[in-house]
Amino acid sequence: EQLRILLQRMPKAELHIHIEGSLEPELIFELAQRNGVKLAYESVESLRKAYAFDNLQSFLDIYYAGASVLLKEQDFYDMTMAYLRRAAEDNVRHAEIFFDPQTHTARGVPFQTVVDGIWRACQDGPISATLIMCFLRHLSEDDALATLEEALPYRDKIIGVGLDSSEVGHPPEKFCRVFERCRQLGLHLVAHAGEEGPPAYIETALDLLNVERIDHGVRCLEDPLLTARLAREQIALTVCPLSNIKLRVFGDMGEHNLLALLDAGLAATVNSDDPAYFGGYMNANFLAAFDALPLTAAHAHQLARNSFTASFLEPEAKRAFI
Ligand code: ES4
Ligand code: ZN
Repeated sequence: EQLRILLQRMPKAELHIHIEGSLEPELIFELAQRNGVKLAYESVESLRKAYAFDNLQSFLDIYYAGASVLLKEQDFYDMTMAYLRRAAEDNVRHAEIFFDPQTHTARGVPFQTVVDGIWRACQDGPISATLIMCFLRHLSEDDALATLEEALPYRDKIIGVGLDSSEVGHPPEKFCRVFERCRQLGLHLVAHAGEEGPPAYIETALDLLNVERIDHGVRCLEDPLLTARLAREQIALTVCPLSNIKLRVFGDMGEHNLLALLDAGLAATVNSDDPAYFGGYMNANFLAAFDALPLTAAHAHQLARNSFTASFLEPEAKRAFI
């Protein structure tokens, strides 16, 4: 009970949240109505029932369908503001928010509509928030390069870039050129790796893309040399416990390797990934992991500290939180 209160109340940063994955069925229906978009589901309940997936691809199919109701700047604003308010309730003090512009520009929504809506909510919201633009790895590198060109007028609204969507078959090296361009632009770099993909993808994300953090990365423990390197270099892993269970990366939470990652000296953090789809926001992720694993108050403090240390906040802002 004491530990639950600590987990809920401790200040924390969220470093792995796809804003489109925070879209709750209720808001999807509200936006569909507002925009005259026809949904394949007739009620909030039937949509929520469709949130049954057993791997990354079956989840992504539903996630992209949900995002189809986002058309106007106000829609992106409302989605982002709902997330920021919910995160604040969990004592999240700072969030580094992923967004997927290609999911929207491919449907004819202007890049500006997407960024302006999300960014304006970050200005108005109750917590500190910054934006990381993700490239969809199932699309081509040329598509990612074109998206980067579109983002250049909004360079000051974006602190970094990431790589998400279907991992297996789309290794990091597919995006060498676009990540090198982003590095030259002074953007922070992250990538999803080692979720469904092999530990080798973690290594190539580090060596060929020069990323500063690994999103997920839980499969690193399959490679002892890689594990030792991640510990030595203190490369942060943004771990998402409920996501890993829903997408069957682990059989159940008792089999999750979060404690093993911390025991190996890795800079692991806890995050919600796609909270509307995976059954919970930040505190639900902390509570589920701590309920199932012999994690202690010391681990809780370590995870909270790691989240600020691994953030892209300026050093002074970081120190204020730690
Ligand atoms: C994602 Cl869990 C996950 N993995 C890869 N790409 C994603 N986009 C949204 N959620
Ligand atoms: Zn993710």
